[in-house]
Amino acid sequence: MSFTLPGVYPITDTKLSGLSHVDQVRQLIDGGATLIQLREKDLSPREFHREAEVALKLAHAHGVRLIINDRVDIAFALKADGIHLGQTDLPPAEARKILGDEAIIGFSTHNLEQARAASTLPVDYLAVGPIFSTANKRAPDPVVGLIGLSDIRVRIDHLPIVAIGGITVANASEVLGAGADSVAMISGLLAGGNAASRMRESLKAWKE
Ligand code: TZP
Ligand code: MG
Repeated sequence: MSFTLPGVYPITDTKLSGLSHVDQVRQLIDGGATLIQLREKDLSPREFHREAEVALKLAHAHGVRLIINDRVDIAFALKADGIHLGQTDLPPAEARKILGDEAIIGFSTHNLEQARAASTLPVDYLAVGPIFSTANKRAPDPVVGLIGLSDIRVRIDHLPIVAIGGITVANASEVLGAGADSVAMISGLLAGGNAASRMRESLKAWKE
């Protein structure tokens, strides 16, 4: 494993937080985030590009890395730190051709079969989920659960794994205990305000 995931991996959601991507990034950096994913399912590519450009400047001014969800074109145009791809996005090998060797490429998997298939791809980390039920994904795959997660962990030992889906400050420790290197959170950090302090609390839970 040459890439190291931070213990807590926040993902932006403008609908849920009521904040622009840059404002979310500001709060998350305030709370100690070092790697942030910008996830946008509603804005036009033009608007997302504009927001991501400002967010990336802010992130880089603080030494924080920024990953773009879905849009390889926007990641390339902005020289973002990487891309996060799902099972129906551009294949990781194609994204690697476009973004080059230095880009961080993350790939979502939802069961052992997908994780096994992903383990030979040119990716830097795997996301596994949903671990618990989640309201923040359209048509989510069946819940993987903690047992499913640890099953994947023991079989995939050469790639960092970030767990995602229904993770909160309260259950993060058991998810890490099941073998995840990192926990990705949307609502656990962004619903109800105070993202900076929740980010801080989550990092504390990870270190304990
Ligand atoms: N992929 C699997 S679950 C999920 C994504 C993007 C949504 C996670 O959101 P939350 O609020 O942390 O459950
Ligand atoms: Mg996607």
